[in-house]
Parts: sequence; structure tokens; C-alpha cells
Amino acid sequence: MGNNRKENIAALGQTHATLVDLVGHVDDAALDYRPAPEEWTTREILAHLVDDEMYVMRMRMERIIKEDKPDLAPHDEKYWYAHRNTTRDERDMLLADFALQRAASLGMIEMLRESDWARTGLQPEYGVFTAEEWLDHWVEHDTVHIQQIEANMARQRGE
Ligand code: NI
Repeated sequence: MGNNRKENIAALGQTHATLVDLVGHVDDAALDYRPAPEEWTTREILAHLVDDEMYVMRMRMERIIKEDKPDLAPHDEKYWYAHRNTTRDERDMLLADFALQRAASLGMIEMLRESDWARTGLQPEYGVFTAEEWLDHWVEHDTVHIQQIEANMARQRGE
């Protein structure tokens, strides 16, 4: 068993509560505050977490489990964010959608067998990686974006 698997799964289970703590009571000015022209607002980060959960993180894990060493296409973020559906970008919708999608991911992850964790996929930007390594990446991705939201909030408050 991977060293951090239990901790990693617990961390994924904690992210929604962390997001609610961070943004559950902030106004639109805080959500839409853009720290620099090329940086994301907190609302955009929340939308990214929802979209990634559905279309990147869980989808890649599903393919690794179901297919034999699948070729995983790179995710073109620039294209995606120019064309994505923005009709559920209100804060409470984003939080609810993240909760639902994360629960679905955990439902799948929690029933993986030991042999499943060693399965691999190939993605041009990362090379070959196992399901276990993808879980590490998943947790790291949450952490990076939680820190980004914390930084946005602090800057918007003028800290
Ligand atoms: Ni990201």
C-alpha cells in the first residue's frame, strides 16, 4: 500500500469543508477579485476545481482503472476556459457541485483494490504514472489551489 494513500484519501475528503470555510461567507467582490491580470479570481479557481474533478482528475483515474495503459490527452486549459459552460458559477452552486463531484470521485477511489493502484496511464506532460501517483497529484492539486484562494483572500483584504 502506498505510504500516504490513507492520508491522501482523507485529504481529498476534507477539501470541500476547507473551501466552505474559506469562501462560504465572502461576497462577490472577494470572489471576483483578480490579484493580477494573468491570475485567476477565487470564483475561477472554484470553477476550475469543479471542472477538473469531473473532466480531468476522476476521468483520468477511471480510464487508468478501466483501460489497459490508456493514452490520456493533455488538458488544454486555455481553450477550455474560453469555452466552458459558466451557468453554474454562483458560489453556492460551485460549492454544491464540487461536493457532489468529489463524493463521486471518493466513491470510486475507495473501492479500488490493491492491484488497481498499480495500474498505469500515459500522458504526454507527465509520462507514465500509476493510479497511486495520480492520487498524489490530485491531493497536491487541491493544496495548490487552496493556497491560491487563501492568497487571493488575503490580498483582497489588503494584507
Ligand atoms: Ni489546477
